Amino acid sequence: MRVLVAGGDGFCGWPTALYLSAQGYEVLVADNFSRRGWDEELGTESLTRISTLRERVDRWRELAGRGIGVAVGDLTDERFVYEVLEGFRPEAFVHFAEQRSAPYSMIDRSHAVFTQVNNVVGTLNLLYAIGELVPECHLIKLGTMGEYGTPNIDIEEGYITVEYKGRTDTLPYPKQPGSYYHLSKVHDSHNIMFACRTWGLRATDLNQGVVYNVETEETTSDPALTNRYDYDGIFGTALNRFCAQAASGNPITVYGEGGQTRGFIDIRDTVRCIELAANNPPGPGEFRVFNQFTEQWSVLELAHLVEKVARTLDLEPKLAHLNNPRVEKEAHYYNAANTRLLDLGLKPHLLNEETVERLLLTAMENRDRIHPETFVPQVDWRRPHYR
Ligand code: NAD
Ligand code: USQ
Repeated sequence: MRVLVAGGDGFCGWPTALYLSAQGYEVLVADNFSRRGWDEELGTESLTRISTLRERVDRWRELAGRGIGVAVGDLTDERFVYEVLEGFRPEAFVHFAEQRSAPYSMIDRSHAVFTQVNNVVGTLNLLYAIGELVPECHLIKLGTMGEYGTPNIDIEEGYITVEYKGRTDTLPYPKQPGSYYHLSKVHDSHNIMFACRTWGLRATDLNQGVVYNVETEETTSDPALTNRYDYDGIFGTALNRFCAQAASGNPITVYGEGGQTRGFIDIRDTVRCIELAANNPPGPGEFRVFNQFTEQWSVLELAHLVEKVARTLDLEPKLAHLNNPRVEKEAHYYNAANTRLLDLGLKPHLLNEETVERLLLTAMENRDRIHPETFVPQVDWRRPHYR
């Protein structure tokens, strides 16, 4: 199967491109390296040393004896999108190529506008190009569990059956996203659903939870294939960031009470979920939604787990409850369905002390690369800045 991985230089995209290539898929990566640029803008960098995409694919070809194609360009550039699809004619298009940080989207007006234009326009360009050139192509789009927010009822996989005034219908599940980034994913979902209904396209929206861990079998097979490890206050996500904090003697930053509960998934399961979606495409016109996470954790539970494992490595972890820079519930009901990928055969890697230990050890090995000032949360949800 020909699979195009957009955003294939990023944290989820690179391990996915490698994994699919290792399984025998013909893979083309498209990326504009904007993520590397945002690191420069923010004065941070991956905790692990990462090679350029060219070095990565060259080394993979030497090791695996098979190539991964590269197309450098921006999905918001309509000519680039059209030409890449015309040339490669993918059977599946895996779309990771968005600005994915909630805090980045909340910095100020220009970052919110950039995030929504980048994400929504990129996806729209793609829908038109698929519709005209490769209408059978299966769009596998990364959404987020954060599209749903934290409602006081169970979260379903995309749709909810509602009875109202004696009538019944199955409707898109209500969305209550918590940042302009998360909102961009909601807008994408609506646009994709419309294209499926109107043009008969086929798409899977993968509402992924927070991804933790950095290593997969392929990324650890050679230093040139190493995956990125984000830990800073803008791009670092809960568990990985807590490990970097504990490993470097900085406080583990729990925002507010820490009762915020989210779905989590190991990066090794992310890559497998993409393969399962690709191997089981929806029918024409179908807009399918899978909740892509394997277990629920509260932020405080994660912090305690990291503290416990850190002590076994003779670290002295400290936990700090910071004033929450975000507007979100800190204690709430959370029960989200996640059976559809399990039904397709996903065998989850559940979070355990061994994974936390690996993350801590990786962070300890790279301690000298940490910019401690970037641990401090800088973005305040409550204050709009025009700038
Ligand atoms: P990432 O920032 O590491 O990777 C995204 C990649 O897309 C980067 O390499 C970037 O250069 C590229 N990109 C961004 N905009 C582009 C554009 N307009 N044209 C071409 N390339 C572009 O992010 P990630 O953590 O790998 O996330 C990938 C996807 O998964 C995102 O859509 C994100 O919303 C989603 N997701 C991530 C997580 C997580 O915890 N990391 C959780 C849920 C969903
Ligand atoms: N949090 C802390 N301390 C920190 C960092 C975060 O308590 O130092 C809290 C946040 O307030 C939030 C929770 O941890 O309640 C998760 O925050 P996060 O930064 O780990 O993740 P989030 O902003 O939700 O975004 C990440 C990815 C995004 C993806 C999303 C999945 O960056 O691309 O869409 O996870 S989900 O959370 O399911 O929406």
